[in-house]
Amino acid sequence: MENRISSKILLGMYRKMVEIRQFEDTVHFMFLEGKLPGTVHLYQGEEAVAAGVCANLTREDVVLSTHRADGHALAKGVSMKACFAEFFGKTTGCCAGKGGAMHLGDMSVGMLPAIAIVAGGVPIAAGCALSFKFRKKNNVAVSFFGEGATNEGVWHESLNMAAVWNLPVIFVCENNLYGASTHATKVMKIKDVAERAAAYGMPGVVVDGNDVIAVYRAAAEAVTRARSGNGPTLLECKTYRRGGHSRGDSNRYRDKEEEKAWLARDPVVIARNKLKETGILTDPEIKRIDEEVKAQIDEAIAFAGASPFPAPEDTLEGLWAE
Ligand SMILES: Cc1ncc(C[n+]2csc(CCOP(=O)(O)OP(=O)(O)O)c2C)c(N)n1
Repeated sequence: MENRISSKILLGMYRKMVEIRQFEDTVHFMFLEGKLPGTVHLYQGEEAVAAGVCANLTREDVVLSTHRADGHALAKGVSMKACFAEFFGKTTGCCAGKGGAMHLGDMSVGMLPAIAIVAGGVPIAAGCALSFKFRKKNNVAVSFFGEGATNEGVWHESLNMAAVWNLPVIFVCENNLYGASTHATKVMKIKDVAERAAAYGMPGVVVDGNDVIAVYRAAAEAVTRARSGNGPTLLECKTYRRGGHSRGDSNRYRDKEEEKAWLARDPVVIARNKLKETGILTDPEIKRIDEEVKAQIDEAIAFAGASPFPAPEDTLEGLWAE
């Protein structure tokens, strides 16, 4: 096979997808049981994007995320314990319990705290890339966002600047067809978000966002281009969220046929079948991974549960750079 992907990378991406899926199953369940504060924006159905893109990154590369942050955080290497603790607002969380689900981050693994303002992370990714360029670092910045974000003014300014300055950044659009309850066709006249790249003079690539191998390959090309000083790429991953936008959203605005067709293409199942076909994954191995991840989750929940909440007098701690 041309440009063979190693079994280690393939298994690593599959494992990440299982971790994200099981993490979110647990979070969702606990949320419905009233055990989790705040709200949740699940990433289920989009796991192949985070796993496929992040498998191309080093620890020093940075990622900018959104309100739908835990998939990116886990894929970039934030520990599951620290993610759970952050969801619960505990001091052992990756942002010391002050960020919550929508602001997961850990600078030590290149995950900047996520920004829930739609398109808010896009200019910051461009800024990180500018910093890499100034400091002559061979690193890249990745900005994840939904298709809704591409209608924000700052998104366009950021892509233009990144292109003009040849910045090492990859703009990853997770096009799940809906901005909350609004279908993409109601707010954009074009078929593919990737078409927008032409306006700024960068490549615009469309990829099947439910196929982790396709995402990995497309991201590899964009990352190589960025690392070799040839500037940004807009990578549009066509995908679908398996559940509602947030909380108890029951998706009543989605067309049932559209939903059926997409839900039949579960990215975890697609990856599992592909790896089974090539003999990289076997049934006992699949079972072993599921059980290992379950144990990892149980341990993380116990850790978060046993951790303290921040003390009121520590409210202003860690807010400003020393
Ligand atoms: C600037 C701004 N406007 C509105 C919102 C409220 N809001 C939160 S998520 C969301 C939908 C975003 O859709 P998209 O960018 O496609 O991402 P997705 O939720 O599909 O992952 C909206 C409107 C916000 N957080 N920020």
